[in-house]
Amino acid sequence: MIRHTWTRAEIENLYDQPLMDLLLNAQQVHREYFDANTVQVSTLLSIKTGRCPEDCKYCSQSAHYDTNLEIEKRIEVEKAIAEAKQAKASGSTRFCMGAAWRNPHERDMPYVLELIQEVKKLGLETCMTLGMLNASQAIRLKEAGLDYYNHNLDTSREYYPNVISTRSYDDRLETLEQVRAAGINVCSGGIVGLGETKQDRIGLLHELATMPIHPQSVPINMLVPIEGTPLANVEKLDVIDWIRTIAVARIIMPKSYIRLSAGRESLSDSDQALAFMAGANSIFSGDKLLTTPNTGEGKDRALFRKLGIQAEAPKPDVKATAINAMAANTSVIADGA
Ligand code: SAM
Ligand code: DTB
Ligand code: SF4
Repeated sequence: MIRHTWTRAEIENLYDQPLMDLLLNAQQVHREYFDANTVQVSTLLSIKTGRCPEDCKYCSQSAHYDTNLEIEKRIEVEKAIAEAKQAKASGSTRFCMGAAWRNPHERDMPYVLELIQEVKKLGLETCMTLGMLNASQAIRLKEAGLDYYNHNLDTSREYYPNVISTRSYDDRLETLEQVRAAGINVCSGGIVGLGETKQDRIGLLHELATMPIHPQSVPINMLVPIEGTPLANVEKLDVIDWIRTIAVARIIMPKSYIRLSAGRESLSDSDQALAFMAGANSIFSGDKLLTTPNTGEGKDRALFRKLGIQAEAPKPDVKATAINAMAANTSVIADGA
């Protein structure tokens, strides 16, 4: 049953269960809605890197900190398309494009709309994360064919002011509202390991699970410490707390894809196997996230083989888009999708 009425106390009770009970509970819920041996694979690309005006204390891309990052202006559409083709060839079904903006300016809109249209033609699902959106921008993204918009709450409402001061929690909820209203699937989650308490992780989960519609996709990032940021030296979170967060997310948002996002590189195969057991069913593949290293395709392929996991096949409507584009004699290379 899908509930939107979870209380913090209920979520805390789930979180505090003995681990084996929690894992069993999560795995049972997972199997009601998903094939437990299938994991969705997405690829990330940074389309504009660095000099972000926001002050997120974890981020390599914030202009407020000296993180020694290589700055990159908007990348060419052709370059993004080449990356998307590569992602598709390596088995990804969704291509997520991220820009270090507070929000897209009007002058950026033709560029992002073209990216969506071109990536869609390849038969990939599209996802973007561009900062705050207004209603008109959300509608135009939807019309161009955007499938998902990523905008995270990051942490609990209480802990949030310790992490970001340049945009409010309500600003974030407002953007999510515009995305939902435009009919785009919502991708929203957070980061663990920011120095938050268990109550903050519960607060984040509560906020997500009491939305009018659960986010279709819930990324759980584990902090990747970035030298030069205020959170560079925060104490590492115990991996079991990461697992508990994933398992509770699975139980309270049963139909959502729970994505292992940043931080996988530092985790062992057995940690990740536990995360899949806890109901995670999506990953970012490739050598790079936006600016930090990721596990890499070869290692992921070996892990999937070892665990008997298969990558989720493209959704039928995405296949149809690619086939229609081919029939219309565009330059799409759909390699049998
Ligand atoms: N600028 C856009 C925004 O914030 O909406 C999109 C890109 S931003 C990098 C997307 C998300 O990545 C953040 O909300 C945060 O949850 C996650 N993230 C960024 N840097 C991270 C880090 N060092 N470790 C873990 N997660 C991180
Ligand atoms: C999300 O929640 N995680 C991804 C995606 N959404 C855009 C980004 C992770 C970024 C990790 C740090 C970096 O590579 O810069
Ligand atoms: Fe900018 Fe996004 Fe990084 Fe925050 S997380 S500083 S908004 S790129």
